[in-house]
Amino acid sequence: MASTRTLAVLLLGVTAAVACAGTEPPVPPPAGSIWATSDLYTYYFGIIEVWPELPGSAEPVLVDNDHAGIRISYNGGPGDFYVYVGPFSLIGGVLYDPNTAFLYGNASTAFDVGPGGLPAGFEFTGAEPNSTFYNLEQNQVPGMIFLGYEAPGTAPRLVEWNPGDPAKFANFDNAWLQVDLIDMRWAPDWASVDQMVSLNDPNVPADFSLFQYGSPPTPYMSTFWGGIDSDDRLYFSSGGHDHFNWGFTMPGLYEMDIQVSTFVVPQVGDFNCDDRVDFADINPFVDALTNPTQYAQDYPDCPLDVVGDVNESGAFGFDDINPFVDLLLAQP
Ligand SMILES: [Ca+2]
Ligand SMILES: [Ca+2]
Repeated sequence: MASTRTLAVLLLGVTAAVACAGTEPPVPPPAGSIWATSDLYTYYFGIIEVWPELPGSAEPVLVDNDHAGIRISYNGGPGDFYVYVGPFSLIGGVLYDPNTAFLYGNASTAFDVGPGGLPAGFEFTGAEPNSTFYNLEQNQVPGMIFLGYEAPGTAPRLVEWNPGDPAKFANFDNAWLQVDLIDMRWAPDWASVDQMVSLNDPNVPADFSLFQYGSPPTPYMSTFWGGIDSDDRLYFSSGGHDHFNWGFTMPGLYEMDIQVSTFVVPQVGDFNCDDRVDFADINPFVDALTNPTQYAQDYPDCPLDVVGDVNESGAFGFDDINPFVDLLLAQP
């Protein structure tokens, strides 16, 4: 009994951890679609402080005083993530891998918060009275980075859906990309970068917020409010480009982990319906062929008539084996 109980507790713990990660679909899936989630990507911010090196580069690019974007195009599978720097057209710019460039808030992003604190409506920033608040402005300000999100291109398998969240202007059908803040870590400077701490910890003095101006302003992410959870979420239009305020309460080095999810039409050969065709599909494929009951139990939302019919004969069967093997071997 004791071991069963322990296992149940462990499983509950796993379920809770997944729920905290915030990538669960918010509504029942549109018919025939699956919930697809990208890999986890980390973006690097330097507020006054500078990253002398990054995991992907011994000489990282400092992105300052530019029109820049966090690129999150979702073309299936792990995603298409970059730091974009360049003109508004979204073409003709330069793309950097997220771990080779850092987004820099220079001294002009510093704002003196007076004794009365920020105006009403900005409490989600966590900015204290008589402190300095660092804001990468939503509107273009000469001498300061001008940072947005962008997702050029539209993946043909995207499905329109409605997040049902009017507070975040996402209560209508659209090819939404759900951007979740999974974690954000901070160190005051390079000397302490090995001991980065999560902004989910209320004892950590640094906070981050993503918001847009308005009456009142709209917070999309706030580590000050409730730590990091499923409220720290932005719904972004696939194909879109928009700018935001990126607020920080402390100078230092920040790592931002994000993940993008959406509903897509499943693809042929994706037997476990994780939006990737790879070796992880072999065992589900074998189950589908030899033990369809088990397969239906394991993947209740995975339409076998769609993912399984590799040779386009109209049904799934033994004649899909060789085409599936060819498909697997053809993957990059
Ligand atoms: Ca939060
Ligand atoms: Ca798969």
